[in-house]
Amino acid sequence: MIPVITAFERSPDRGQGLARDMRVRWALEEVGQPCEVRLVSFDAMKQPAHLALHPFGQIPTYEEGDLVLFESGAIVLHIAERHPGLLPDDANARARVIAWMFAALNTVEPPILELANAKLLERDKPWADERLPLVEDRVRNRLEQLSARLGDADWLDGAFSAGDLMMVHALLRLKPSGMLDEFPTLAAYVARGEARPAYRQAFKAQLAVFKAAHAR
Ligand SMILES: N[C@@H](CCC(=O)N[C@@H](CS)C(=O)NCC(=O)O)C(=O)O
Repeated sequence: MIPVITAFERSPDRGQGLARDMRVRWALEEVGQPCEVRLVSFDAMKQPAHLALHPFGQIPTYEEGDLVLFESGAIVLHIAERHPGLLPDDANARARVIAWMFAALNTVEPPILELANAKLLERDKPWADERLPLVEDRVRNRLEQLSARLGDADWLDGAFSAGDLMMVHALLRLKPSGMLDEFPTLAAYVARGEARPAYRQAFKAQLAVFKAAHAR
């Protein structure tokens, strides 16, 4: 059965691959599962038809027969559980990879999003200049810890996994800030993720939507 996912009709990320349908596209490419993509406008995302799929009116969603999922982490985990390639067979290794998925979403991504919000949405606030360095330090702290754990390894726990997919995508949002380059180990880790054929294919597909929307 071909799953259907939703993605932005017009992504606000200027074709950088940051919208979270990218994680789902990438996971599907890694396991060789084709999908259909239904594009939704910001307006449509807040209408009852989409809210029935996603309680918070966001993308991505994932439909496969009777199953409807939201939350990129849950969707990627579902894909990884149904297809070989993104989770190890050994039960303990599998649990550790799932822990890395949670770490990407719960521990590493939040300060990165906070930084993006501080730069994009809070710059005109009277307290913005005071707050920004604090937020940057919180990101740096996580990057230092992650970099120390990754060390010389290519991936977080053995072979490339769903944990790396989620972590690389969370880190990608930092690229324009230059902060990733302060941590060469992590910059190389992200570059390894981006170099994967499945990532490139997913990026190309998402970018094609962005280009088509902006050509109109
Ligand atoms: N935790 C959710 C976050 C989903 C999310 O923030 N989606 C963004 C696009 S990347 C969105 O739909 N933003 C529009 C909105 O919130 O109105 C996930 O990982 O799927």
